Amino acid sequence: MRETDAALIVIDVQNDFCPGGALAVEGGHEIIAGINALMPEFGCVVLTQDWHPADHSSFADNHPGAAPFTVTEMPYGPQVLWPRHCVIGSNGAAFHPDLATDPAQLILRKGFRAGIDSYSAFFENDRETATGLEPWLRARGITTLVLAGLATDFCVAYSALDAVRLGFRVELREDLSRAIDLDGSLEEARAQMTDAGVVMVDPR
Ligand code: VGL
Ligand code: ZN
Repeated sequence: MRETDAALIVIDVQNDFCPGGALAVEGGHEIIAGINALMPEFGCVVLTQDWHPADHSSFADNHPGAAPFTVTEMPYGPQVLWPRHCVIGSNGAAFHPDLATDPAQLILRKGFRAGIDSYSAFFENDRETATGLEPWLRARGITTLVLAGLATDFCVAYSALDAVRLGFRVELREDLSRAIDLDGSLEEARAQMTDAGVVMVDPR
């Protein structure tokens, strides 16, 4: 067992981020068995779920003429336009069927406001709108977070960086995460996380 002040945060292990999904991350499904095996080590397990309305502003097809994987300017700054993914209630938004969900004490949905994307489990992409996860963890006496999931260079990295900034001790299980790697985004995210003090763990 891990110490009682540690929580496992599993980011976005959903069908659309796994092979065959709308925004598939290469090897996304390979991490599931390892994540499931880790859950019993933790007294606190949180799952996050990317959860977008059909008119979500991060979908390229809601911007006439815009191609997926290009960047647009939103009121809160630059935003990558993605293929339509994780639409509320769709099969693509469901957790991968192999992911153990019973051990989770909290399932946190994010990205449900049409005008703001939300990569991080803590703050939406305006960097101001809180999801409520921080006070939830604090109320349970959690000080250490172990992160795993999809995708390393977007939702996992944003969550890890916010968590460090909020004062949590943060470990990233690199072996239990997979990246989209858009234009070098994985290398950049790894450098930012290392600089910020995220402990990169890879027992492979
Ligand atoms: C994610 C892009 C768009 C992620 C979510 O889970 O990393 N990436 N929405
Ligand atoms: Zn998304």
